[in-house]
Amino acid sequence: MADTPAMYEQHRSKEEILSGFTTVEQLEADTAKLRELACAACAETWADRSAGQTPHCRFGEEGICCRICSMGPCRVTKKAARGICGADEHAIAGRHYLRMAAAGSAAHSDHAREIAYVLRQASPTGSFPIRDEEKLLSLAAEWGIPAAGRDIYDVAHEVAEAGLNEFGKPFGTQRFLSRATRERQALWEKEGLAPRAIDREVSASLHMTHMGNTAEPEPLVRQSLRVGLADGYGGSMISTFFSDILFGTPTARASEANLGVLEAEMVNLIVHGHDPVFSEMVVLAAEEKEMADHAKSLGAKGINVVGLCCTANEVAMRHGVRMAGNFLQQENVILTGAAEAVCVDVQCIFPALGPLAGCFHTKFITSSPVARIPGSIYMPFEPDTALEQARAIVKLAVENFVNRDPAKVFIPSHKQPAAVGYPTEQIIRELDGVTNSHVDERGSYMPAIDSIKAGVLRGAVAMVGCNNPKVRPDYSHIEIMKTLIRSDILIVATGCAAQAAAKAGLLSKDAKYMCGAGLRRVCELVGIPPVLHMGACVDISRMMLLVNEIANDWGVDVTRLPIVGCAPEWMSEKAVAIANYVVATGIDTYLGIEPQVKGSAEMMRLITEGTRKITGAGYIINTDPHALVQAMIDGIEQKRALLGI
Ligand code: BF8
Ligand code: SF4
Repeated sequence: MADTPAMYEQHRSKEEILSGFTTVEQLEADTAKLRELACAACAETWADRSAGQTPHCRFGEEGICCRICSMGPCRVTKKAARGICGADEHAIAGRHYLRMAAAGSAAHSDHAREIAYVLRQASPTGSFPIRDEEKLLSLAAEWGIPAAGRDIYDVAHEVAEAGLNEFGKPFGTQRFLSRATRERQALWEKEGLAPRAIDREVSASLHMTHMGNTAEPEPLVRQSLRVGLADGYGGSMISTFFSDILFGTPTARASEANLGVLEAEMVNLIVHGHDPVFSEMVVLAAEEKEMADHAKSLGAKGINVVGLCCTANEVAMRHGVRMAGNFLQQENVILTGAAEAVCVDVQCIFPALGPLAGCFHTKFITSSPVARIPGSIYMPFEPDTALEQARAIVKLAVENFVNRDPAKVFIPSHKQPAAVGYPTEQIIRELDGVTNSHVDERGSYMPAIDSIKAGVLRGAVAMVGCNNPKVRPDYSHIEIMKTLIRSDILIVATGCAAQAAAKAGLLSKDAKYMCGAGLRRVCELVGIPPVLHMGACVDISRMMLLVNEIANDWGVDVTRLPIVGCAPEWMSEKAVAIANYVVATGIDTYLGIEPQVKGSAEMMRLITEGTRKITGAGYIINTDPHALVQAMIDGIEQKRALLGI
């Protein structure tokens, strides 16, 4: 891969390198300065609104407020132990929890469905050609779709239709379950967790939680696992595979992260959201020479496209596009006064961006009927005319450059180099590069497994999830990751967790200087950073492929591996869906934010201990990041001991 010079400044001492990493305190100081700008512009930010919302309503926080029917809202109190229909705290909290998981699966899966429709329309001359034929053909073979002698686009359309059928097929379970270990597949079958059609699992969840249906918490928790699996091995996996086929499987490349990637003398165009179908086109349009010339004719030095949230991950790992930040940084980007346009598609977009953009010259452009937001310019995105529309968006941003008010501009300087783009294929490639241990078509994880067995690496953690004002933004992510790598634990990261790592410099190869001796040796030998960027939140499906493949190569079931998941700052319903499929896969999941079920002792028992009896894994919850990471290290060591390593 091509590294930026900053990644390999060998002449710097270790101390100099270590002092160059951005700290949480520096991130917070930048935010504080930007909030002053907000005050001057009479704008508010999440911090103001969060203060207005705290303390939160206890009934909502504990999950014991029900408004599922219009006899309510009902809440469980000392004097009223049941809602009007007789639902107790366990039913109310359990139903709410399942609804969160179902909404999360619906969101990821609808995102996948959009991509599947685009693949169904792919053509060599249109906006969306096929970029990874090899992946398409191997998926066609896996799904029994003939390819020999056929036009590649006919094959692509049939694969897309097969994918679309996964959403509504009347019989059978998800095709990608076959990617799990045999033990997992058998267990899901035995426990009735194998997900049927994706839409069916979402519908069944809404049905079960309708007034007058399931009031027993265990079946609600079981269905949460099942609808989660419909996301992990359905929607999210389809999204990942089809995105790779359309836009190319990511490869390791260099990028940079944090607000310092905004350029004072360029047109700054920010892509934000999740669906790569949209952001890919904007990136391509912005690369056209006519666009750059137009920007120059208006006094700018060029066009600077940067990403926010999961879109940032998508375009970084396929194009090296730089990453402005994660969830709670989205307002900061506008507050710099240097954002000509923020274009969004779906999910995790603050409605606050509308009024906030109105305080600056920023054009706020929405593009999906799924996310209509007041104060935005709505330009519905159509695959047929995608590139022309993307050009119109870029033009709008370019022509807005002249409206920038220099008096309002403050771009914090902090940014860090980041190596991004480590899907399973890249990880295998890096490992093969060291040992040449290519045992079959896929390659082998044996070098990594051997390092774990030998204790050079103690284990691995999948760091995922969001930011949440309930904890210091990014602090938990960064503290936990630093402690893990110091303890010789390799990290794979996605979503806003990956962005937190990027902002702190933990995705750079120099981060090896923060590692324990074992992990540092592995990083140097393999040439990787200690935190591997695996993509957006839908790419947690890549993590599932990784653990299942490692389990197969190791010859043990997933639940025995010294590998755990962690979402220290999670906030969204998608995170609940993810946590459920991770636990269903047999991976202990460490949460730094409490799920809103605390008002039901039975639900708390079920999600922490009850699922263990079903899947072999559960949640470990602790809002103190230091205690959480220690619990994780202890959990990994315990798994090692059970393996006798
Ligand atoms: O899907 S990590 S805040 S951006 S929900 Fe959202 Fe959470 Fe970020 Fe991506 Ni994932
Ligand atoms: Fe109240 Fe029962 Fe209706 Fe919920 S479903 S709002 S607990 S009556």
